[in-house]
Amino acid sequence: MNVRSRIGATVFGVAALTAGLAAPAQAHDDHGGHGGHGTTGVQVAVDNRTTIAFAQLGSLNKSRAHGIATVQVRGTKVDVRLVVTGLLRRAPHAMHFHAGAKGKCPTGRADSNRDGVVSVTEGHPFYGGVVTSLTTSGDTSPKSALAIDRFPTAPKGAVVYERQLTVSAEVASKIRKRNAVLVVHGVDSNRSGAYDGSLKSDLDPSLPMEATAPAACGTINPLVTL
Ligand SMILES: [Cu+2]
Repeated sequence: MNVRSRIGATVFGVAALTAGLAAPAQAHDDHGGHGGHGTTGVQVAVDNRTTIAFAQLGSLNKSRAHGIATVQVRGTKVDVRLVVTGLLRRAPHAMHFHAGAKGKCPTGRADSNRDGVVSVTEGHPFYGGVVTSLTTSGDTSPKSALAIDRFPTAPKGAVVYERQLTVSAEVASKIRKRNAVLVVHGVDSNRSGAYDGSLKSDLDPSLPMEATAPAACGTINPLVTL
């Protein structure tokens, strides 16, 4: 066990103790998460400490995309700062927190139907379902997972994103427990300069697979809780 995981075990031990003391009225359930993929519906008490976390995003589906993010959680407020480069230019890139599975990114071996692409669904056993949509405006719940008009469009192949979101206590808890994963979608597998190709998206058959397939992925690693 390394130093970070030992610190993590201590912090989560305290969280487990204090969770039982908070009144249920403190739990917010008006934002995101509940009823969506990767949630259990169990009431989780709000933890008002600040957790600072980061994610290093590596490429998936041979996308050449990579980046870095910082995620700061206080109560149910989450400040996200994200830079990703190497994305398909001038195309919308859906971005989410996924959670509720292993807190990991899939490898190429997750392509269980061997069509050459790790689809969003094939990644679910690793990163879980969408719990938060990193939209540029408006709703950030899983309902906006494919709100393609409210995601960044990477004019130069880069997304620079900064937003404060409100999440459910459950989602905040999953971030603190290293169960959440940041996923940026949209690849150009055939290097055509657009989302196209014969494969259809597993999420919405009216879209090409390229539009929704994961391009970059990173576990959100809590560094410190203050
Ligand atoms: Cu996603």
